[in-house]
Amino acid sequence: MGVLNVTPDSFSDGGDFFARDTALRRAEQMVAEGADIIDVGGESTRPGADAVSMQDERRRVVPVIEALARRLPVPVSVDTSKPEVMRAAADAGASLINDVRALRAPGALAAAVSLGLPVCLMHMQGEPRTMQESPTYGDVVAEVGNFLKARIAACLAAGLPGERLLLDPGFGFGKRLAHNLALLARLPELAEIGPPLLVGISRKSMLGAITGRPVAERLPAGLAAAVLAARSGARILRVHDVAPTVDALKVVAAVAAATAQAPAEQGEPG
Ligand code: 7PJ
Repeated sequence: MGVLNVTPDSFSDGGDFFARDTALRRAEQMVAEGADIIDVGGESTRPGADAVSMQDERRRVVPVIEALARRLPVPVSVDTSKPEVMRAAADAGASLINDVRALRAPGALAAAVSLGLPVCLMHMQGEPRTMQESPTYGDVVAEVGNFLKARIAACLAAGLPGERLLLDPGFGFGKRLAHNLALLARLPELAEIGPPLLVGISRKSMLGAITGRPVAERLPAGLAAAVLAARSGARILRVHDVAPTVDALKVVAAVAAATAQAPAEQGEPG
């Protein structure tokens, strides 16, 4: 899953032709590099970020999703928590809802049910503006798992079938480094819940905390994290750097295939 931010700090401004054209070219590049999904987000959910109005968010993402859904050979997902934006994005051709609030906003669950689209349910403790101030857990893996199970139950009760769900532990969303590391180390426990896991670690501050590197220099660390996540059962990786991640995942897949192969079939040179 390639990340396409259409927040004002990432593009000139939402809605105008320059922003749309830039977004389209960036998305086409990510698809050429091997992205299977393009995730379009118009709400900055970085730590400390202010909330954005529904109108602004819709104005940013809808024209981009419309252009992408018409021209890309892969599904377009919308990174939003707002039911009005979900509906407008679906009308514009989005085929996956990626919600960092796991359909907890008023009306979001009902919107997702009526749209009939698959949904990624992500765990977040608190809200982006304040979530990194004092994240607290007993057993972070158990608590994230219990939260995700409760959200699955809420979805099932509302008529959203389990086959339409993806789960995400929400790396960096109300979590300290130790919490993020525990979640990555014990990712297989979350994979056992059932729905496919989506994981986003690309360029995040946990990589900076481990390596001491600024955002622009976190690719090697992000590839290591992507490989570890894939080996632990993650099925979708949300990343900014598609081509290097695809290469890293090809190595993971090749080793996985060799692990499954019978010894008699070995012997190709290389
Ligand atoms: C995530 C996301 C993530 C899902 C963002 C960033 C922050 N959606 N949206 N999972 N992160 N599902 O990319 O640094 O980890 S925005």
